[in-house]
Amino acid sequence: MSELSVEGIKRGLKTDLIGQSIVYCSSIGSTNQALKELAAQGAPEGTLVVADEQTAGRGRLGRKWLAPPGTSLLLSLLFRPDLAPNQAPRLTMICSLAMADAIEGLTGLPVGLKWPNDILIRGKKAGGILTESGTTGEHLDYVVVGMGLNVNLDISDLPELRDMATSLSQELGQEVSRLELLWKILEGIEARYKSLRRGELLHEEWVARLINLGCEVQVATPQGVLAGWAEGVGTDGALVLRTPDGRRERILAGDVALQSAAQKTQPPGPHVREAVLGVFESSCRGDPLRSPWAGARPAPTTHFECTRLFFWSG
Ligand code: BT5
Repeated sequence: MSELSVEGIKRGLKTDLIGQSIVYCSSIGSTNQALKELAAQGAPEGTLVVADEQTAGRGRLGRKWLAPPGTSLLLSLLFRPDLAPNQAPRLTMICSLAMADAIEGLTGLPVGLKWPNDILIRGKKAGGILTESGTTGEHLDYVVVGMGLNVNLDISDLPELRDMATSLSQELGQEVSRLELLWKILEGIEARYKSLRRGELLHEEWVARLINLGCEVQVATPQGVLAGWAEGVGTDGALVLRTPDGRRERILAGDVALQSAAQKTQPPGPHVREAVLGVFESSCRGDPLRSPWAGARPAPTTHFECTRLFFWSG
């Protein structure tokens, strides 16, 4: 039996918002997709969807997230923050910081973050975050943050990722409790979310964790590839890129490749032009599932379990 059950998660979770409603599925298409559908039906802030297996796990931009059953943490959290839509990346920020802290605290492994959403251990990807939001006009209805973390994963089971991915057990030489990690991650997220709600930006903590600042990088954005120096990150989570001709670009979504990892050079050029290039991935689609929250005020501590298929009953 999986260590990840609603009862098991509840037993040791010291939060009062995050994870107070839990949906556990042994197998599901995508925890993000399921939670977006629940969000559209009024699921409460802090709702957690967690699974042992995803049959259609998603990365950003239509990419796949791979995880053999029972090896990983695969979870999504629902936020209903009082933020503008373009500030939603702050949720990615707090979740990745909490993941990094939890991993380091429990395993002692060194964790770096690669803008915008990668969890790295010794230069290899151990986890990733997919943040999706639902908006009405200029109003952010909800943000779903999906987190995938390779915990007890033998990377040789995913040969296509062998050169770029790793797992906690691979790096540590022993298995790690997914349940304990989950508790620590959720507690770390709650603490930071409360800080965010008090107006704290956590910008310094984020900057300190990012491995690609000060480096020469190439950033693939929806508008094309930009090269330059990763000069900093804004409080909204945007990457500030200084191009070789001295312009300063603000990028909200993209993929970063380091051109030379150890390089920390000063970029040339005095003048600055700001441009928001990225558009935050945003969607609110899908056939509504019948959920316990549909059409009613949600109960603050509702817990559901389901088995192979994502299926709601009353
Ligand atoms: C991400 O996308 O890194 C976001 C991954 C988010 C996954 C979670 S799991 C729970 C929740 N529900 C979902 O459906 N998704 C979220 P991106 O930056 O686009 O990276 C995707 C790329 O990472 C893939 O194209 C692969 O190259 C690589 N990849 C896939 N599976 C991986 C794994 N297990 N470990 C490391 N790299 C992986």
